[in-house]
Amino acid sequence: MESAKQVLASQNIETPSWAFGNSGTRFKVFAQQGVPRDPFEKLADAAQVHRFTGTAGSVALHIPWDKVEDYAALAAHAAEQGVRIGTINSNTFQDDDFMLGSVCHPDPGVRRKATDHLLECVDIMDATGSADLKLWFADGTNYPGQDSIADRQDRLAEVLSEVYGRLGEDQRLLLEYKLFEPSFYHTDVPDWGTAYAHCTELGPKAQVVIDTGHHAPGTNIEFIVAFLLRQGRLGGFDFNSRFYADDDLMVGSADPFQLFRILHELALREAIGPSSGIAYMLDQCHNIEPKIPAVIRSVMNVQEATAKALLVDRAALEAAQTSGDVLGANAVLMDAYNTDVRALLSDLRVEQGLDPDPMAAYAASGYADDIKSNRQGGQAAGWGA
Ligand code: AOS
Ligand code: ZN
Ligand code: ZN
Repeated sequence: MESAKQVLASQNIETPSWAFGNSGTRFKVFAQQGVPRDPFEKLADAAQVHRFTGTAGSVALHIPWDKVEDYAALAAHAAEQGVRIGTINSNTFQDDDFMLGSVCHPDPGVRRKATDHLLECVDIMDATGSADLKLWFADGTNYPGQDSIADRQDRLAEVLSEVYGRLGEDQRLLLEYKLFEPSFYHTDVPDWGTAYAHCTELGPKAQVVIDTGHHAPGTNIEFIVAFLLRQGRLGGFDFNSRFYADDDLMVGSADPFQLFRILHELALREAIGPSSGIAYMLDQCHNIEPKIPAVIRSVMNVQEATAKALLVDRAALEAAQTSGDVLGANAVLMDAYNTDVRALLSDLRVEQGLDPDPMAAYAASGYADDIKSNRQGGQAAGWGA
């Protein structure tokens, strides 16, 4: 229990700036009261999550949704709020020029425009002190024959190589894959194998990001985690839950057992704390639920799954595995999963000087009422904009 607490105390779960803005689906973006009007207010909201959980110390930005004149000032504002700017997410999917793709587009001029945006994101990282550039490409085609799949891979490799060359010594390129959407016939980075192959070609500063909502139904995500960890190519996660496709619901809400299984692979290899180099990020949209409490709940869900994973009796597991005790090995895992870790986490929070119940403490803080009365005309997160 004590060593589990130590690891939990070192865990950082990065929140996404866009989770605090208005969001929705292609059908409707619902405006909630009190949402941030600019990136500074998004950071203030993210800081509330950290204030009550003690484990959400960094915030991912999205460019251009979080475009500001002075990024150093934004980073200073984050520090004043008690958080720091984490991963910089690029956007090569909302410009009219990118209708047929961005980095894989057949026109070199469009590829240049996309590449320049990615290079600008690295400039922003220099100003904010961010270590990670996260790339997700909407590139792909809708119809067979629309473009050459193989040529598009060459174009992708060329752009990635230019961006990789621009990275500083301590900066990384995190490549995210996604099975489909918005492209419906083929996607240029559809799976971990494609992302892994490009990262291997690029060099050690290129790593794969697993977004838990980006797979075919039934995919064994923990296998991908174990494989990439073994290869030293797991850069991080975009955590969220899905029932159908890329639903971006709160992590741990649809399948807490899957989340536990993923964290078990990480805990086995001592890959939870910051020294592992694995970025534990949330990538979620809170379309109908209040945003700050939803992010607090999500952070708590990751903590609970982590705590359970840390409680797996590894010696007993190994003994059962070595002796071929199928049911015994499975029982060791299930014992940990079925443990109620809420008291352990409450104790940890008290030891950290926090309220044992982050949800109740946030509700009692009055912050939600303040932002409702002080902010009018909050921003859309970018989705459906
Ligand atoms: C898109 O489906 C991906 O999950 C991206 O990681 C992300 O949602 C987007 O880049 C938001 O910035
Ligand atoms: Zn994502
Ligand atoms: Zn996604």
